[in-house]
Amino acid sequence: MRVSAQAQPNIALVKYWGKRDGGGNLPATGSLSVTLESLWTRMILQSSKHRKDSLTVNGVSAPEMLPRVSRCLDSVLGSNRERIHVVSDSNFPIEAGLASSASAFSALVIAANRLTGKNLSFSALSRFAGEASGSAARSMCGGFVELVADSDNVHIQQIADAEEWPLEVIVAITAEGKKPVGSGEAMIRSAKTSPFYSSWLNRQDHDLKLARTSILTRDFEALAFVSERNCLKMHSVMWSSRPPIVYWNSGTLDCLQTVRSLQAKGHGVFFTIDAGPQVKAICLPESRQAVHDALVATNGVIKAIRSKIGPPARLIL
Ligand code: 2P0
Repeated sequence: MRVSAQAQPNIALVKYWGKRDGGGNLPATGSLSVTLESLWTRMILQSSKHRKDSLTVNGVSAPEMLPRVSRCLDSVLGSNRERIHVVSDSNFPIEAGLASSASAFSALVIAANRLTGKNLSFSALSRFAGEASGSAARSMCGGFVELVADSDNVHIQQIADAEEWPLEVIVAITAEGKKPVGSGEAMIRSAKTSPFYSSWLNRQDHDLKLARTSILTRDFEALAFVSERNCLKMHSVMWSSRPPIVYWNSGTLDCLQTVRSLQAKGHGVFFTIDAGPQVKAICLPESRQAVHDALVATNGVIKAIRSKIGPPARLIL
């Protein structure tokens, strides 16, 4: 039996940066993202006669990533399951701040559910994806997606789909290597050491409300304002952690200046940056070419990837 699924990474406009106390991998607050179209992870799951699961990532055996994948398979299928060979391929750099764990684990739960005919609900699968990687739950949906954090659980809801507000995203890659510290470890460090951490958490509901309203009213200026502010607040929490967590490089800063000069020329564009040095510029369709060309010409940019807003995690042939 062989099953394939594909999912796209998402980029957060209101960020997840902090886990809930009490173990597990529940986020401390809600978050809000857009799912990308042109970046993808494809997962092939195949029943195996071996005694252990196995994992190949982009053509190379990846035993160091296997425990997390096996745990996710256990959560979907139960621990008394057959062993599975997992093949994961992505068309973008992984572990580099481009949310590869979001596309990987959302595709994994969709494929695992099909492999054994479990037919679990969307909310159960989203929960399992989110337990494996907090941001993965958001890639279960396409378009503009909110992860709503209730007092005892989280759930996913789509705010608008890609057709309802067809914004575009240019991803400026400024380094392709693995990030210096993983997101999970970095979040825990921020919670323990940043003097700004509690005020960061306390203002998240406010930013979520602003972002949600700006999407529902298609207010690009308002979405730009809250997204840039939320991104800079998250990085302020990271920078004020001990030791500091600095994912940016000089290309990151140059990209921010490029976005500011595009804004000064009247283009509808704003930036966001995640746990890595890449800059994501979200723009109106009519500014796509100008934003792409300006970012490609920016010092430190290795390449710029264009994307529309994408679809949900799904089975593929
Ligand atoms: C986000 N990030 O909202 C934020 C912004 C990075 C910066 O979610 O520990 O790989 O697996 O739950 O989902 C990246 O963290 O973290 C992330 P875990 P994940 O997209």
